[in-house]
Amino acid sequence: MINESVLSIILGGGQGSRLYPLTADRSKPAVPIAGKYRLVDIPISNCINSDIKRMYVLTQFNSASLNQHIKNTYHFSFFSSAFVDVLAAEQTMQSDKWFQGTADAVRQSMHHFLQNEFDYALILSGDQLYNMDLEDMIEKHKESNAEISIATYPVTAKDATGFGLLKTNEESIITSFIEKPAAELLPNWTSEVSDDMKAEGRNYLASMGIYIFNRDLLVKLMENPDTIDFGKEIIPQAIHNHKTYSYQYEGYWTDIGTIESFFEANLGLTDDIPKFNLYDENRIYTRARTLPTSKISGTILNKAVISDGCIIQAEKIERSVIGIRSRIGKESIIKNTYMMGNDTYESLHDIEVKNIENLLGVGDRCYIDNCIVDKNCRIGDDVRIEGGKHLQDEETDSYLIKDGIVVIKKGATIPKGTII
Ligand code: ADQ
Ligand code: ADP
Repeated sequence: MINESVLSIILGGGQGSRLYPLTADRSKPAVPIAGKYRLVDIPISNCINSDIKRMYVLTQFNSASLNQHIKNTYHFSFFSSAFVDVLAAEQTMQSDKWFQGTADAVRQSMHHFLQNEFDYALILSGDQLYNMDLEDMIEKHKESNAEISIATYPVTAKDATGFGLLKTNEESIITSFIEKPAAELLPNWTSEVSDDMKAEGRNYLASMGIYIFNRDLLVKLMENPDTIDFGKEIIPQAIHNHKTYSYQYEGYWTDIGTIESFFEANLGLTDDIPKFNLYDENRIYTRARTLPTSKISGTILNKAVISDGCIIQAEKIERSVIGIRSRIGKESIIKNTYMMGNDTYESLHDIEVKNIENLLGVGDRCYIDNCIVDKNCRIGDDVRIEGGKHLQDEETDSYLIKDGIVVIKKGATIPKGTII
């Protein structure tokens, strides 16, 4: 089934990337997550699970891997109107600039959207981990007769300053909105929330950055070229003239837009009962790669998530997510680590041909803790990487340390015996 009244617009990421260096040479939607997926698979799957199957992904720049991934993953029937299209910031007669912000990204792509018939535009953020019934949000939007809906989420005072906060009346219509208020303004912004939420101290209603706009209103709001962002300009201005409904959500939802939150979200998948459940009827889709099964020998596995096609001889893997085609050598210990895996296999023959010290992956007798290892890295024998809050932020050609997390850059070589 396809909901023909809704067009989905996925905001795939701005210029100043908080996920650097994972976004150093790929666009944000293409960042690998959970061992075998890409970030963009999350919003796309939420849409598909909600029968919304016409989607645009807006991104600052096009990477070969993003286009390839979308092309190879989301095949719809020839007879279906479903599609997933990537729109990268482009130079046009009207504009020679990159997307200046979220609303600007939508404005610059409006001519593409308007080639489709739709009544409602659903605008989603590309860097959130959640599983939400978007169809229900559309239904509530229609029932409320609103022109705009915003998905909202109760948060604590500690988190509140990082979000747009709002207040509603008894009919859940939004009466005021402030984007990322200073801490001293917070006392004015508490909301009535359910007893469960109160018990958790979640007394502030935050915008999830998920919006529904009636088509005609979106067209009108996009006419003013001075409005750059939804959170900073469009929403605070629009709520006073246009009925805006708050669709309150209390399930699991988290931002994965920073290195720290991205790291925690990935490691969270190793919990006995993860907050974000991949073992669910609401499937998260990704490219079907037909990789061989993983081969593991002599390894103690504890809270380990192992993707397809790995060759593992490690001593121990604990609270870690190991990505596709990963290779880990003998007596190595991997803890609290997200390894993204490799794009290709190498054989021992490659060591001679390519004149390299070791194959893609982790060598023998390594110790790796609190680390993100991007794709296609070579970590030599006897390397010791001990991330943690004791480390200062630092960047070299091959790694970056942020908030105690060591990020090994894509394609980096860490020579044997290195200690970080
Ligand atoms: P932020 O997440 O801080 O706040 P923003 O940086 O504008 O807002 O990003 C929203 C989404 O759009 C992200 O997925 C981002 O990657 C993407 N994006 C940003 N700039 C873009 C650009 N130029 N082109 C394409 N995509 C771009 C917003 C709201 C808050 C709300 C939080 C919830 O402004 O009110 O509380 O989301 O997370
Ligand atoms: P990442 O997954 O880190 O974003 P890449 O952009 O290098 O990385 O792409 C991932 C995979 O797709 C690699 O196997 C790469 O060789 C392959 N690939 C990338 N671009 C192309 C292309 N234009 N044609 C064929 N294969 C490609």
